[in-house]
Amino acid sequence: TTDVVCLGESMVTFLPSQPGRLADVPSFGRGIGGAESNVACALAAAGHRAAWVGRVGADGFGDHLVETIASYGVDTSAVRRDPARPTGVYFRTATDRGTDTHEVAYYRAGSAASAMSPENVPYEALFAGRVLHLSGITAALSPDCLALLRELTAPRPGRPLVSFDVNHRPHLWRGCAEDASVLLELARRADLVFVGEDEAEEAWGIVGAEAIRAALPEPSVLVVKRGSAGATVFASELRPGPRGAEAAAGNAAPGASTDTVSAATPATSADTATPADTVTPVPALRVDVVAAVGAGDAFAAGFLSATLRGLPVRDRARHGHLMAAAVLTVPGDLTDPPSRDRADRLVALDDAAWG
Ligand code: KDG
Repeated sequence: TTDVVCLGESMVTFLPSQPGRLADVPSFGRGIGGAESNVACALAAAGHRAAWVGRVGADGFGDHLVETIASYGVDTSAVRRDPARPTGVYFRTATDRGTDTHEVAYYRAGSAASAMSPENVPYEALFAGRVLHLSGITAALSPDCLALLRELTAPRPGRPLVSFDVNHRPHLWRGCAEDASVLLELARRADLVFVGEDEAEEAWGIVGAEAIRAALPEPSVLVVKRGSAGATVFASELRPGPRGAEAAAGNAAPGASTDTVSAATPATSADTATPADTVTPVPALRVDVVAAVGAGDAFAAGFLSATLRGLPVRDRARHGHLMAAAVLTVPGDLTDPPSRDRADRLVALDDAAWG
């Protein structure tokens, strides 16, 4: 069986040949982007069976996306081609040094992916994995795409573990009938949620990890990312309930994770929203950032990979940080992750190495 199925829009990405304003960039190099296919590529590169489900145009860019994503070892057999709509593309600028203030110019309105809807996706393929990974980007693409996310996150018997990266993209919400508050509604229906502290503040006006957990008590695992400061993982995996899908994702070793969590967890507060929560702050690696784009996807892939392997909570976040660190040091969205052996050895280094 497939480990993780990822659904979302992928785009051909144009990276500038030199830093500067978009208006001044003389030429661009071609890459690929798309938060969810980035996760699928990183998972496949890390040795998992990953699939990407999306919709692209019946055009050369669609061919390029499907071929490139497949070349990572990702199953693309359920990708749909739309003869009437183009594949989305986007352009990026770069700054001299690795700040994240680059410009992004999307050409994706009316794209093939924006026509995904509850009526035209391959449900069998979407529900075939142990995990279904989704992101808030899809919610902003069109009302049909939002309806699709509502459908895919609805509770249903036998649902795979639903992983949801909030991925708030403010540009995309301009002009939409809905606003980013729907991302909170969707996140509450997932089992595993990734959200940046900054995006929770920007999208929902919620400040701080504890307040985010209070607003999002349902997911059995909530990862609040704090950039270079690391991540805080709230986990209540033992909680029974209709979701209860962690076991299906290979995480049936709660004893192991609880031990490690308590060893690494200074704060388990009775004030947090869920009394059963363990709260695990996990510092990130310090790296010289070239471009931050794609780092969140790499983090999600590392965390999911370690979750599928039944690793303790702290190590899931460390695997996330490690994959993110690799992507932070390249201009594009994707890079080869360290081998599993090497990643395991780095994750096992003592706390001093992990800051
Ligand atoms: O996470 C990286 C993505 O943001 C990038 O690849 C483009 O999917 C993208 C988006 O919608 O912003």
